Amino acid sequence: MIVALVVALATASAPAIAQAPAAAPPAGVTYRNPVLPGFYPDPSVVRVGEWFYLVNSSFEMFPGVPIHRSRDLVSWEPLGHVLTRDSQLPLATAEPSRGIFAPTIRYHAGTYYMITTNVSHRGSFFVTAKDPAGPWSEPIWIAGHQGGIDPSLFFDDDGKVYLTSTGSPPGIYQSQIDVATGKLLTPRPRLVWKGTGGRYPEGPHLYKIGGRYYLLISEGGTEYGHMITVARASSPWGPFEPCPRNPILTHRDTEMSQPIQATGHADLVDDGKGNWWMVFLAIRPQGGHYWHHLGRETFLTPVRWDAQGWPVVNEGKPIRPDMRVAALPARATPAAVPVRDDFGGPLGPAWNFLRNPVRASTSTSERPGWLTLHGTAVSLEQDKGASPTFVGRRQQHVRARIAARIDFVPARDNDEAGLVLYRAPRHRYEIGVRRSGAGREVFVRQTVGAHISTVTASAPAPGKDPLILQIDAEAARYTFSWGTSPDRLQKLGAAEPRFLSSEVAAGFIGTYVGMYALSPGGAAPAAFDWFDYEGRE
Ligand code: 6LW
Repeated sequence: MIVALVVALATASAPAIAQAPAAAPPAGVTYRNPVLPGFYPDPSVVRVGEWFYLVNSSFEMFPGVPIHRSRDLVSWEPLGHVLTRDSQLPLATAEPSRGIFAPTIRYHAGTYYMITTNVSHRGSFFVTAKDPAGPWSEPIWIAGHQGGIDPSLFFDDDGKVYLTSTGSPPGIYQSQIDVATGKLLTPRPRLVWKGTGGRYPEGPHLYKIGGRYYLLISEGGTEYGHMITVARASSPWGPFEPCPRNPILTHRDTEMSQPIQATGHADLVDDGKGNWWMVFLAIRPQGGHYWHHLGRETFLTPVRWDAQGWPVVNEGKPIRPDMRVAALPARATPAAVPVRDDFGGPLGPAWNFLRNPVRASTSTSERPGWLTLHGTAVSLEQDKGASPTFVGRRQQHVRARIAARIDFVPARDNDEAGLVLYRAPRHRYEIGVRRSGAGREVFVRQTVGAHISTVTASAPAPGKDPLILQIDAEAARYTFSWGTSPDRLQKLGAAEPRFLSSEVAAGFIGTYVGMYALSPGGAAPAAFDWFDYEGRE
């Protein structure tokens, strides 16, 4: 009542105060970075028609080189993997964070090309396909002296094809290549650019834009000193003149309050509408400290060309989680991703194995509607050789609920099965089921580094009924709980994501969450009725 009166008085006497017109909503559209969250490093992109195709490195994970497609560069649909056969992807000798390093995807005259390096087996090779969803060819190994990593292909308009990669001594090397055979047509790879002086000049890509050859690379290493630099020349062989504004993108030396760090390893693409974009990797440190556990993720930024013909990244401003741009290449509605996988058919593209899987150890048909895992003596501890019975997916959200219903009655001591947060053989957390005396128990085990692998909590789980195992992920805490039904779970323990971070566990992958089984005697199969992954951010 009082308010109304004051207003009446005010309005009665005071001249009408012109209401400032409501501020027009800022022009353009917003999107969220990372555009591909979770362990998706070293992104490479190509546009074919209205579709963009993106690939990422995959190291010791199988299948290898995940491939996604998008029409707007923001909502990415998984198409599967490029390397899906053991013959394409021998990983038995791949130790943690070895195997498949940075890939490049390109398209030329009706054929898709994916080139990468298996650092654990013979080095660089490429595969081809007519359909990006596959099947992709058997490897064509690079024949010649161009070792190094991060190979990239450039198809020039005179029909020549160039292979660009790192090399030794540090620098960017180039050869002409015959993509029919993989044979190098340049006697010795030529050093074309050393970069601007940062360590590890890598991740090179050659482009011809506006009649000039641009060489985009990363320097500084894939951590907090990461940066993107560019140079150009009138010939693919150089000499390459560096951009006066290098690095064109870096978040090095930024405050910890900058939520995005380690920006680097990029690839450029035009959207066919005159706009240019860049995908690149970066990280999201947690807890206000320099640690990140989701791995290096895929980010997107707009690029424009200044009057001198040099790229300007995001108008020279830092990359933000919430980006505003004039427009995206298309209007696309992201496909809804179901929280529950109830294993009603073959495992989908989200699921990975460690190294080349033992096909007989994993089945979604043995018990229809269930995922059956046959544990072997190979544990998650093993860092090369045979593959443990493990099926995992990337943790893509800092906050998430992960749960599964498991039907497992351990037959012998040392038989166990359950859920695992996996970062490396000696950096993982399990909530599992195992024998305890004549019965069984649920337990939490934490393995952190060379000397710590401890069961930090356990509880009797009488009977033989299926159990629910759950992990609630928060920025600084994983909480483990279990029960006989989802609405009656009891907490069992907690652990810190920090110890699964790249800064602690080292390596190039990110945290996986998945199902595992271990059975030295190969006795008791573990069956999973369903698996829930619910991102909460
Ligand atoms: C990749 C190299 C790099 O091949 O790390 O961040 C290597 N950059 O370019 C593995 O991701």
